[in-house]
Amino acid sequence: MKIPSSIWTLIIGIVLTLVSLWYGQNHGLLPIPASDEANLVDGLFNTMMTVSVGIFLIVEGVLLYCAFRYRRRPGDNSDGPSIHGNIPLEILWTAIPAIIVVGISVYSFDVYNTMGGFDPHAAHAAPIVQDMTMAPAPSHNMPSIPGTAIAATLSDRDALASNEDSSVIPAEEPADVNIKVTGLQYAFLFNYPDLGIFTGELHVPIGKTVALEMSANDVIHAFWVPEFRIKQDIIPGRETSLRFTPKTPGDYAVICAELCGPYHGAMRTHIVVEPPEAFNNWVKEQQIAQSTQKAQVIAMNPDNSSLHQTPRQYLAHHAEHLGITSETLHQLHP
Ligand SMILES: [Cu+2]
Repeated sequence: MKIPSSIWTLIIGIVLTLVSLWYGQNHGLLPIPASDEANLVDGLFNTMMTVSVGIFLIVEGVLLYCAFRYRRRPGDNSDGPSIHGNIPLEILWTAIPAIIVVGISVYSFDVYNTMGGFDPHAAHAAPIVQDMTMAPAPSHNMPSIPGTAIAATLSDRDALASNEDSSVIPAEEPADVNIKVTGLQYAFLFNYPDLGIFTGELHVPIGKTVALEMSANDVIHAFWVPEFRIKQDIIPGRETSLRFTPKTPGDYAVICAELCGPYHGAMRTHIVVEPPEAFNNWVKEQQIAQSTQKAQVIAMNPDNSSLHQTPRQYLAHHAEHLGITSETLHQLHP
């Protein structure tokens, strides 16, 4: 029995589709997805991978088939028929890629928009609104009462959420954890202004939204966490922001992804994703450590007059030759 070519085409089409769909989900090329945003990016990547594998198999398959089927036979010096142009075919092979490209564009714009890419100032605007509506939230005083800071910010958020008839509700929900990131050659500095913590290593609680406001002191850096599928330039003289919701506990690398000088390769740190209780414990430890450190130094050097300066004056003296400006110091130790 001879199988008609239309049946063959159908069978090959089904097999190609199944293989492409399977490979698009099982390529194993990406690190584990550790944030909610990672699933959006992976969906886009897997779709592009599925389409690409399908096109690759069709193109290479047709190429190999033709090279074999129409190979030159011994003693045959004739040439094939000379074909000049085929309008319907050209329309078809222009239309198909055009539809694919437009589809992927719309999909990728949607992912970027969902991740907040088109509204980088939303995260920035939210805390300002919060300050206007919540007068008793002096963030600078929080650190002296360890453990109350998170509770206070969360109750503020509830107050904001219940205040629904107000016209100053931000377009985007304020984040649960706000962090100021400073990029400098060759380190990331993290300041949790609501919690009074200054650190070189990020800790974030699972399932809470985290907003980063980032600026650079010297050259362009970039904040990249491959497991979160987020990457954003950090630019001198300009604030950039990122938002994400960590979901998988673990210790991931934060990598500078913008060549920023001879030691760029060493500019990396960690982000620890942990359950909220562990995060709260870490916050308390940091707050105690950072408040006792200074007390201890003063206790051990009671006669040193420099210790009676404000922390900023004290630090400025030491930071001068490190290229750290008073601006950074202000961020680090407001
Ligand atoms: Cu860098």
